[in-house]
Amino acid sequence: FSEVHHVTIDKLGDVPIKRGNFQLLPSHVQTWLAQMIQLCTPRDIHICDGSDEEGEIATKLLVENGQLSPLKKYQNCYICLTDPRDVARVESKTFLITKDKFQSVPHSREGANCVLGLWKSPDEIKKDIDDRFPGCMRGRTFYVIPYSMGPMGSSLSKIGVEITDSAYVVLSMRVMTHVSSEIWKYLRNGEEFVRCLHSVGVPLPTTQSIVNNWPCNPEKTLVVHFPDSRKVMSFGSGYGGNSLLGKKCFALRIAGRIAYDEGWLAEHMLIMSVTNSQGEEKFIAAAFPSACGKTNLAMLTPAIPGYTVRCIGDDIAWMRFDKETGELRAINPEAGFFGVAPGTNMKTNPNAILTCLQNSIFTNVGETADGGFYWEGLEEETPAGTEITAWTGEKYKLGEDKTKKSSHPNARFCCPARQCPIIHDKWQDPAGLPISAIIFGGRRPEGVPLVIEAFNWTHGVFLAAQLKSESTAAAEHTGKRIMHDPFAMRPFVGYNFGKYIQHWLDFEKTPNNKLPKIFHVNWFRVDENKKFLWPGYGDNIRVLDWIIRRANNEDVAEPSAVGLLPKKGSLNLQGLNVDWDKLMALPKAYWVGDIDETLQWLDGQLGDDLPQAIREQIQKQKERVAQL
Ligand code: GTP
Ligand code: SPV
Ligand code: MN
Repeated sequence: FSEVHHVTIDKLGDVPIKRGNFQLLPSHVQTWLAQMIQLCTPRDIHICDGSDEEGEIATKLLVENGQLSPLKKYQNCYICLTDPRDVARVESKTFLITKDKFQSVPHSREGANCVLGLWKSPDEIKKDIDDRFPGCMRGRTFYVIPYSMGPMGSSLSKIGVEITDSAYVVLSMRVMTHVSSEIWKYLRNGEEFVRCLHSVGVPLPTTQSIVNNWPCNPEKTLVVHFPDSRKVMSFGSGYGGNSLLGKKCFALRIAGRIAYDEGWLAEHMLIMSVTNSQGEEKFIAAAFPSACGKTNLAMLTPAIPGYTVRCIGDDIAWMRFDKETGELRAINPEAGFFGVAPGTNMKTNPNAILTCLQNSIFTNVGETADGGFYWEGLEEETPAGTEITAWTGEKYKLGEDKTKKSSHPNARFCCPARQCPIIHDKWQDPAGLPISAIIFGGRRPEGVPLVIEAFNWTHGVFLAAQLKSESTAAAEHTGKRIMHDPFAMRPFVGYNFGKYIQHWLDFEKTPNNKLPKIFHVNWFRVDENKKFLWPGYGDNIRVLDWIIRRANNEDVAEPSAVGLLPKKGSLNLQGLNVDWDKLMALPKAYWVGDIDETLQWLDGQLGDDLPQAIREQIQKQKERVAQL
């Protein structure tokens, strides 16, 4: 911010450029930026270059204006507290805009309230946009962030440019994506990019009271996607999933639509590898709904000897079947982890803790008196009596009052993936890594066994389509309700969900495709005292071991009404005290009710867009569970 160039370019009016050189940008980028500057009327412009210096400048600014406070126990780590009204994704204010409604959402039956995406017409959304964006950046800096989703220059990667008036977004995007002025090179011949516009929605000066120095506009929050023109507009929220537009908005909703058009997949999945004691390595992708265990599985520390786990990604996978080899190759389009903090500790996920001891941002967590982070789950690693400052500002002594909470349940750490002690050497391999198994799962306290293998690809797609999970704090849903979340993509799908399911089914039609086996797991089944029946975390390696043996076609599975289950004794339970029969039981009443409810829900949500193959799967399952 040292020097302010007053470059008056026709396109810019007289908005000064604080940093960067507008004239060096590709002309189609210039044209778009000029339009957005006219719309948002910012005070000045900063074109980001991704340099370390830029990170230092943005950090300093945020510390000075009270948005970040340094955690002196670590290097270059900061706490950020938000306005308590802006702590999670807002699914009810997230829309898909297409001329044809049914390109975005399925033909839900009358009376069924569609939850697989919200649609608005271009005319309707124009009113909402006109009511929000004109002048929205008055008095603020217009940051331009050029970034790559996926390794720089990989043919599987995609480019985006995000405009934002939030330095917190700049700093977070630098962690979560590949920000660099190199990007302009890739756009020099007018190449396409995803246009992202974000504003906190509080032009200055303002009469609104700003809580925690966190400007936001919860009454007017709106996250809008234009899948046809590959655009995103987000207003009023600074929270990750609403403001780091490369993540859910681009890498899942917009990329999902591009993937549909181009024949690949953009999924809410971690990518990991497991190597056994013979040195055989297998890559696995797994989809669980938000706050249901992707980060933890991706960085797992095996509880039994003989296995090495490596992490490639913890939230999003872009995957395509290789035309020549038929392998399903996956890349992680992100560069950082934006993970759930509560529950993370040196026992459950040491690799996550070790990843975020430097260069990280902690949002809505507590702080210890000696300048460390604190959240629920760190009790055993923090001396009793330690003074904690909660995210609410309240101070208390650890252990004195068990009702005190230090952190918001959706508090997050934001840290560079390269710092992960078990990051895979090839996590940036431009060719992607070959997936041998795909896992789906959710929080199912009742009825659902630890692991199920699909009979075949179509049955696997059905297992994914019927996915359900208890709601979590990652979005605005309150209470622990069991909600349908097909493919763990309910909040993230960018087009008609019926077409999405059909897209998955269709991969079977290409004979050359090596279809990975599909599995369903449940770490969250409880006993009559609501205690988890399965220890989870590092012990999940036991299930991965079984899954890999199945990927190698070992004879360790047997059919049941809901899929293939481990033969008794085939899962390594050495040293564990678990009630296998309870963990694997298939209560008839539960499953009979479940399949009826699933049919009713899928039929209500998707109507005639529900693929016939899924209806057939439901019918078959109905017949099988009747025999239980
Ligand atoms: P998003 O970032 O929201 O997409 O979530 P995620 O799927 O990456 O979830 P994450 O791994 O952060 O886990 C969320 C919560 O689930 C944390 O509080 C974890 O401690 C808890 N959790 C993760 N794995 C397990 C497990 O195997 N067993 C149990 N009981 N809890 C788990
Ligand atoms: C999720 O909610 O699934 C997340 C966090 O991974 S966010 O990026 O905020 O959506
Ligand atoms: Mn997620």
